[in-house]
Amino acid sequence: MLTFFSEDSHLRQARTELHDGTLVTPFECPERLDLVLKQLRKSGLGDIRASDAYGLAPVLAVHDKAYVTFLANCWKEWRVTGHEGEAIPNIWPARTMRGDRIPRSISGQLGYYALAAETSISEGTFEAAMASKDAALGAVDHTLLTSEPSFGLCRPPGHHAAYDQFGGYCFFNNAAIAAQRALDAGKRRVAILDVDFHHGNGTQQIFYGRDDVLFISLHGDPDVTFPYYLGYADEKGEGKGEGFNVNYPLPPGTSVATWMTTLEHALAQIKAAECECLIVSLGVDIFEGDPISTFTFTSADFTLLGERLAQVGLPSVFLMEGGYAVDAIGVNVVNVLQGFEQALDKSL
Ligand code: OKP
Ligand code: ZN
Repeated sequence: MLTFFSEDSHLRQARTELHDGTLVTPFECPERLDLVLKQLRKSGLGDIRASDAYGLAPVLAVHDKAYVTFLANCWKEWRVTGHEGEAIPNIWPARTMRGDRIPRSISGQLGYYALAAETSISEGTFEAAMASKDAALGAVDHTLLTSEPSFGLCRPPGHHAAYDQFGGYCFFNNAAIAAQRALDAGKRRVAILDVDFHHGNGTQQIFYGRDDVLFISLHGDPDVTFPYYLGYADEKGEGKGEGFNVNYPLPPGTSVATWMTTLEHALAQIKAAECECLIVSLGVDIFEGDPISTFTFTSADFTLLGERLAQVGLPSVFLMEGGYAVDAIGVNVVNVLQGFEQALDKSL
């Protein structure tokens, strides 16, 4: 299986994350990339290719233009207006205020375009977000061309990024960008299966009214877990999108057996919807050792997950999302991809 990746994904080197009331070094760090790359090389899974630069057109197919312009200019504007630290919002158009007015001030814009405060914007953030979606596009293009599976080593992750909002370490929604690319290339319906511990609120929001993308997510129950305000089981899509959004919120400590049984329901729905391509939002923060999550996967369980996904029998694209147990991230990701490959070989 080929991996697509851009070195510029290293350019996000944020120093501050608001966590438990203090500023800490972000969990979503550049070392994550290096450890996945190291394990990919060691595993002999397949070549690692530098992805092409696709520019902004595929981003603007799913994101708001003014939002993208904000991301492109934010860091510079923040600095020239005299701010010391990284750009972090501290006020939002909350329910009792106006949401129809985008302020001129960068502080006002930050709150308008942010959905959470843990994620700073810093030097290189926009460039890394561009690199991340390029990895996703390289991967999906390869799979569209060959029907072979591929892996987009995306960083920063994407599934929390909505039409015009960033947060949860995400800026561009890589899975949504890739899904739109597959549709534009002629696929009639694409499934996005989100296995990250956190609900993919951004992906859900982007496709909520559409029937050409089936979004299915297994995640920690938002009643007790980030992102709290989306990801409940009663969110099923709207208009012609009704029935094409499926959430499986699961309690803290959910066993692998329960998780895998839930996956069976998800895969049956992907089959029933006659999807022509599978995009996996691959967060490995369902690992038992993850510092900010509460599921219980062992490294060996990730191999079983990969094997099961291969049996779906669709052209498949894996895109990196979360995973913060940095020492294990390489093994966990590679186990999914190798499990997938091995099961494919067996089925030939
Ligand atoms: C991004 B992805 C820890 C609380 C959670 C944000 C989590 C973002 C996860 N400080 N804050 O889905 O892995
Ligand atoms: Zn996550």
